[in-house]
Amino acid sequence: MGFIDSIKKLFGCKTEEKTECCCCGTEENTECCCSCGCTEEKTECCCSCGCTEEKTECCCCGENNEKETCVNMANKVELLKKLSDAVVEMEDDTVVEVAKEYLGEGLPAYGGIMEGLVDGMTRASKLYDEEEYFVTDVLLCSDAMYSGLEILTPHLPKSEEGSSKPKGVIGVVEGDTHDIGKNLVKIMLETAGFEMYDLGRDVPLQSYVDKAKEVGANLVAMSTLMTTTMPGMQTVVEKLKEAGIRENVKVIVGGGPISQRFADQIGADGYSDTAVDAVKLAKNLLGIAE
Ligand code: B12
Repeated sequence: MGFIDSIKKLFGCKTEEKTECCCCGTEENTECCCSCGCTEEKTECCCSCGCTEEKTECCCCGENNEKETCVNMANKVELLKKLSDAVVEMEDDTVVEVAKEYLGEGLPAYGGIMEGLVDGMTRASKLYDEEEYFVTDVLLCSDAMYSGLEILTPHLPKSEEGSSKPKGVIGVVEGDTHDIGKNLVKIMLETAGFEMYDLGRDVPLQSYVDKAKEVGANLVAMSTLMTTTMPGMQTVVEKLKEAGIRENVKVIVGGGPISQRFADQIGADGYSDTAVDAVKLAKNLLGIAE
């Protein structure tokens, strides 16, 4: 950055009135962009002082107490990366330490899980696919992820306690023991206010139906990561019909080899490829407001 730009950066925002938030785009914000409370990460300069730098912190800071918010922004990016890296590097202790530091900064647990821990787990899975990691490495990564979840999950915002929570049955279909993704989907649905009944992994197909009937479930969520066990999902849909409760429940499916096309083929109600989208999907299907 040149001298003139540095001067602009230093003084420009202090005097300028802004007409829209630089982080979230909210219009008619005449204050510094940091004061609107948005937490979105920025990738480019927000101010109109003319600088073109890519930024990870708000360029409007420097006045009043906004500085703290701006520092948080930069810290957030750094801490998320540290969380993700520590999962990839299988460092349980570091994950715990960084997760605590992350919360100590007042940053949201939800982001820490999805953009930190899950990001690290996704990277670890890729390294396995690229034959850089052995299965044992991926398992150690998942241990590190779970250590972080223990710290962050209690800090997830609880949805408002209603008189009747929607009920969901979740499990990994028979023949499959991959349950890391299913566990994340369960945590996210619970956080969103669902009462989840977790059948675990390698779940006998009839158990989904029996449990759904027993608890009067509104949702049946099935996970699998193996192509060989995918047909089990269709069997469950058929069993729900045979039991006469298909109309009472929404069926959602997910996991590595699952796609929207497959979900349509087997007569499921929906599919998503992440735990976060699973919540949106379930709420949409059940007509629950976001
Ligand atoms: C870790 C791992 C294992 C661990 C599992 C530990 C555990 N407790 O889960 C262990 C070592 C036990 C294992 C065993 C096996 N594995 Co394995 N494993 C993996 C690996 C490396 C990572 C999976 C993972 O956890 N990813 C991270 C999570 C977070 O991602 P995810 O599960 O996809 O979940 C996300 C989404 O899919 C979605 N989601 C998940 N579930 C659901 C459900 C719903 C309803 C919704 C809406 C969304 C959703 O949300 C999640 C979060 O965002 C994958 C490779 C890969 N790249 O995926 C192979 C992989 C899945 N394994 C594979 C195989 C073949 C096996 C074994 C058969 C190996 C063997 N020969 O023994 C055994 C299976 C034994 C059995 N019967 O179950 C194959 C499957 C191939 C296939 N297409 O069928 C893979 C793809 C590796 C490969 N490329 O060959 N494995």
